[in-house]
Amino acid sequence: MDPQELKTLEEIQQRILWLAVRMIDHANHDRPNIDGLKVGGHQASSASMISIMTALYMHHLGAEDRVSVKPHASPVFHSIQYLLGNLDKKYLTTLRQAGGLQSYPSRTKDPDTVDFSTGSVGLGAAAPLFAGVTRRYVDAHFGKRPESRFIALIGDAELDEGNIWEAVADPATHALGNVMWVVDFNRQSLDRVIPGIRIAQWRSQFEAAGWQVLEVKYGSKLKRAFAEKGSDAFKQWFDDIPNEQYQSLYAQKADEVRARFLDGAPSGVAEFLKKYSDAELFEILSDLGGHNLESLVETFEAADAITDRPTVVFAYTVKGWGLPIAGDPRNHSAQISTEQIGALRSKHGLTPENEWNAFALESDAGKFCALRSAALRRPENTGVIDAIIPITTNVKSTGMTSTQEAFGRVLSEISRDEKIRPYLVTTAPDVATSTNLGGFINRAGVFHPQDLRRWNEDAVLKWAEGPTGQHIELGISEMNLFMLLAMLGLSGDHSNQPLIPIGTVYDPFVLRGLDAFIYGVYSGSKFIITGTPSGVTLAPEGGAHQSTITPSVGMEIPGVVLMEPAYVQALDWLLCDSIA
Ligand SMILES: Cc1ncc(C[n+]2csc(CCOP(=O)(O)OP(=O)(O)O)c2C)c(N)n1
Repeated sequence: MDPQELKTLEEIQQRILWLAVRMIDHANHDRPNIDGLKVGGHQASSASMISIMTALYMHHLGAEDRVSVKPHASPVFHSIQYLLGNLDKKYLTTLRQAGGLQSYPSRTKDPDTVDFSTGSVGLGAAAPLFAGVTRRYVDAHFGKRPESRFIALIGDAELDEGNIWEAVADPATHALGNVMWVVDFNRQSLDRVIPGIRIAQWRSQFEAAGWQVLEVKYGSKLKRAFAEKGSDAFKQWFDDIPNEQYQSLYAQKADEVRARFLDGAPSGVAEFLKKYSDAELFEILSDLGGHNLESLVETFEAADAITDRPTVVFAYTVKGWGLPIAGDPRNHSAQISTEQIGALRSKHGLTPENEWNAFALESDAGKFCALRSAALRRPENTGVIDAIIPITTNVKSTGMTSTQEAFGRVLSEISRDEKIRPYLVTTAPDVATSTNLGGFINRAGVFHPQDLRRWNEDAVLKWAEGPTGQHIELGISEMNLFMLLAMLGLSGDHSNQPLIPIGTVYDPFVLRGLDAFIYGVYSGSKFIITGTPSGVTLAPEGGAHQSTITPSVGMEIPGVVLMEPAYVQALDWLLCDSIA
């Protein structure tokens, strides 16, 4: 990287750190608090993301890229948007206030443009992956869009969430070369230091699912030390030391760090480290790659170079980087004191009068931010659904039938309309046939990036798979179902082409994907979910397959319209209406 650019980026990232930390401090200590309720905020979790997000927003990203930001880095995101000129200064003092900046990035409530809402950990990782699935689908059906990278910035403890592994494992998400996850590997969660060395296990899980795994582990001081003669034992021990022990170094006094680091170290390490003073040693040991802008950019470029599979980058960071609470085991919700804020302000060369300022326009950093702002400006979306939706398909029905049966027939009827059909896309978690999507699938086919040979000559279900197919089949994961529906329903925004997504699920198993359902609705996504059967029209399925509380779930979620058809004609009207 050009040394001048690096210098400017260093200056910018320091300002981002300051703004993010001060924003939280202000919300808790300066803003009048009439009810005395805790406001909260996460300075340490924000600090560990500073370099990753600086490298991305201030260097690597392009206008078409879409990024999901881990919940607790919301202050970092808004600080960046402010420096880029996309957020008015008045919002900096509104964090966690009604009508102000949301605690966690929100598509629907934040004043600046958020690509993916986050908050419920794990979902923010899966969302860009399914947005990538959606883009692959849109490109295949509506023509190739300008390249986008779909990026998730996630906390390491998020990898404990099962929905992440359901998403990674599903064949529908395979081979998406434009997806990158960056794990803020600060080795701390809310309660604790993540035990053991989990990264080896996670690496093999990702690799088994066909992902490229990269690490940004060492900063330049560590790299220099490893380049010294006789450093092998030191490097080995640095890689092997348990998380808990490494993390405890941050709580040691300067003259105790060495002994703590050497506890359990093999022979040769102590000898090699003798040449460094105590202060130098701590500088080296705490110099992790996730705070080295050049290493981060190089790694993001290496991720881009592999185009046939997703990449996960483990960026080693320090929770609380640059703050007095760095590495503290109890720093998750900790906030630095007013005195420490004062010291930090002075360290950044700011005063209470100018502390909220962006860079002066004529300064190097100001000019740089203006250039980045222009580079990240997105064109308006223009895609539309150009079709007239009928109010009824006049589907014929005599005698008694299940709503499940009727649903399949009505959908088939709707899809006969050549103006509407291109926009329809269905998905199901291995229940497509039993929820009666078969008729639609026979007509529209199953989506796969390549034409696949059909080995089954079944005349009833023509499961033809290829790029023109309009049904996306998932394995049995209702979380994946709702996450895919959520992203299909945002395709107008993410991929400049709105779709009409329809998912099917056995009604009681809506609860299995409920969090992703709520997530999609909160994100402003529009989709239809058909939980079959409605009411007790399939009573013989027994208790395990009857909806007991799903109707109330539908009624309770803000933004969801619940319909419980009892007649074929009602279902016909309601499905047409919900598409419209
Ligand atoms: C589904 C869900 N469960 C629990 C929480 C509460 N929570 C918020 S952050 C967090 C720990 C996250 O740790 P990590 O992902 O490592 O992020 P860090 O803050 O350390 O950067 C927890 C348990 C949540 N937001 N969502």
